[in-house]
Amino acid sequence: MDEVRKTCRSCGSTAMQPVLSFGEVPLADALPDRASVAAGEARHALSVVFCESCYLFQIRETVPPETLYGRDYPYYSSVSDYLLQHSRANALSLIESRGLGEQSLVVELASNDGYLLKNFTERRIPVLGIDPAAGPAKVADDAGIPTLCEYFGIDLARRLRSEGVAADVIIGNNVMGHVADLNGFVAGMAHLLRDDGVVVIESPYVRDLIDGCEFDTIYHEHHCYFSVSSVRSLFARHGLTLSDVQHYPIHGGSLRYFGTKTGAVSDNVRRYLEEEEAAGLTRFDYYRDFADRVEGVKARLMTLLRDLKGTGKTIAAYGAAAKGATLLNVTGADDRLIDFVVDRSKHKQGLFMPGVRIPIREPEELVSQMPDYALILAWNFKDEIMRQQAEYARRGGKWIVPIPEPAIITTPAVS
Ligand code: JHZ
Repeated sequence: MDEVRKTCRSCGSTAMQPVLSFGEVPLADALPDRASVAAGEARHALSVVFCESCYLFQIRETVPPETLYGRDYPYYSSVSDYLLQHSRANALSLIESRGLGEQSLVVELASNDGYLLKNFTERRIPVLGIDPAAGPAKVADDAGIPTLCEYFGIDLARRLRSEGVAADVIIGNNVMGHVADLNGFVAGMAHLLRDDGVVVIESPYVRDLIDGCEFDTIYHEHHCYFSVSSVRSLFARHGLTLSDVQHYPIHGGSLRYFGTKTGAVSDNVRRYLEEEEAAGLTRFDYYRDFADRVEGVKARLMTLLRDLKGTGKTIAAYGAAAKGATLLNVTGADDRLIDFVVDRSKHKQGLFMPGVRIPIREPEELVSQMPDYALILAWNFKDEIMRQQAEYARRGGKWIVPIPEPAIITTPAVS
């Protein structure tokens, strides 16, 4: 049974304003096989609220983590070259700036298949990965990256500390928003961190989500959508100072937050706080018209797809992303409009997009089947995808991006 929260996930306030409801949708990463599609899939309510007290944008519903990250969790980070480059640059800059070496310990929360930690182990820097998803955790462990297949929180942090483990660097990319017990997670990081250590957290930026109408990134795995204002008070509650923040384009726009126990705050943090205040991120008004804007994008996308279909065009999609599952379910673009989805991940091929009965196939099918149009569901990697699939476009295939505004596009950005 899903829990429906009446209080803020961070500060516990009841001052939560409703922003948007998607009704009931399937879990975005629960990709069914043919038998499960036929049997019908479970749906879960999904709605978003804004906390007027600590400014955290969040969903109300909590699906039990064992349901979200059970044995068949299909997300493997190493599928995107861009993500690998981005992560490597992060690791190299931490090694340099923190002077990490054989005496250090880097802990990663949600270490997945070891995509990031391998950059440290290659340089003989000790690491510990922690990830509850058994499939990706096993891939990492098999590759020589010590990985605990467990949920991280204050309990595990206490246990590790009692065993003498203390981290110089704790990294958490796309995980702080995923945990149901947000305070237990941040308390755990503070507990496991050495006094002179640093916590480095990456998470999609709520300002990019709202301004870019990235509504498809809202799904049950993502409980929270952070801003600098909301993270500052969350960290402070657990004795961490938000000491720096950096913006990156990945995943539609993300912030990297640096937390320390020392108390120094960069000008960058002050600038972000001022800008968020000036732009209105700390007031409900900023979020008030989001639901209407989402309706507009949904309607224009469906008009585009139906018009194409109506003139006899065939449409496929690229990227069996969790955000893709959300987009298809929230718009109602199902197997009557889209023939198949292609994805590079072997863990997804042969399964179906949840709720919409669309089969997932190998990327090669794009060129062998030559649908007239391909909707890029993983629009955050659109340039990488379009470059890889240049042959599809050369033969006359056309790309559609759904976000921030549905459009037919032709040229990838130059890298
Ligand atoms: P991708 C994931 O969300 C999972 P998703 C998670 N919920 C999260 O928080 C966010 O990331 C941040 C495929 N692909 O990563 C791989 C190709 O086939 O945008 C993926 O299935 N060929 C933890 O799932 C999908 O597209 C390619 O060349 O919304 C991308 O999914 C590339 C680049 C990707 O995020």
